[in-house]
Amino acid sequence: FLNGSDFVGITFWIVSIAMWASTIFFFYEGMRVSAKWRTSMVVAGLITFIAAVHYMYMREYWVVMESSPVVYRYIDWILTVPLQMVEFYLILIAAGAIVSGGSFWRLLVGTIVMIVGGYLGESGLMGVSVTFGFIIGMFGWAVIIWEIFRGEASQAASSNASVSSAFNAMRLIVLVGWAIYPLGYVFGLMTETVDPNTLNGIYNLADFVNKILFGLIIWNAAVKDSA
Ligand SMILES: *C/C=C(C)/C=C/C=C(C)/C=C/C1=C(C)CCCC1(C)C
Repeated sequence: FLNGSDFVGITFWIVSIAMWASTIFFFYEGMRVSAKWRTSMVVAGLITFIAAVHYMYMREYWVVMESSPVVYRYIDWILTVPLQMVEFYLILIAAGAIVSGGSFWRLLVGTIVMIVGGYLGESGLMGVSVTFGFIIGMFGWAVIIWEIFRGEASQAASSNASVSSAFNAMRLIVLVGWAIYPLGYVFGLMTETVDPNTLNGIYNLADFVNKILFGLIIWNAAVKDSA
C-alpha cells in the first residue's frame, strides 16, 4: 500500500486518476464538437487513456520496487508522443489548412527517433552509450521543433486564424514542457545529480501538463471553432 510520507508515490496516484478523468472528459466532449474536430478529440482521449493505464502500473512499480519505472515510461512515450504529433497534423486538417503528408511523416519519424534513441541510451541496449543515445534523441526532437516552428506545418498554421492560437500553445508545450525530459535525462542519468525521487516527481508533473493541458488546448480550439 501507498505510504503516507511517499510524496512521489502520491503524485503517481494523482496523475493516474487525473489521466482517467481527462479521458472521460475528452471522449464525452468529442461528441458535442463539430464532426471535423472529433478525431482530434478522440486522439486527445487516447493519449490520456494510454497514460492512465501506464500510470496504474507505474504507481504499483514505484510503491513495490521503490525505483524508477523506466520501461513503462518509455512504452507510454513511444505510444503517446507520436499520437501527440499526429494531433498537430489533425488540427491543421480540421481547420481546413493545406498540409502535405511529408509534414506528417517528419513529425512521426522525429518522435520515434527521439524516444528510441533515449531508450537505447538509458537501457544500454545494442551497445548504445548514455551520451550517444542522448544525441540521437536530441536529433529527433530537433526535427520536430524545426517542423512546427519553421517547416511546412508552421507555415500552414500561421495562415489559418482558427487554428493558429492552439497551434502556438501546443508548440510551446513541445519546446518548453518537453524540455523537462531531456533535462531529467542529463541530470538523472548523465551527471547523476538528481535522485530518482525528485526525477519521478518532476516527470509526473511534466506528464500532467504535457498530456492533459495539451488535450485541453485542443478541446478549447474545437469548442470555439464549433460554436
Ligand atoms: C507524455 C509524454 C511525453 C510528452 C514525453 C516526452 C518525452 C520527451 C520529449 C523525451 C525526450 C528525450 C530527448 C529529447 C533526448 C533523449 C532522451 C529523451 C528520450 C528523454
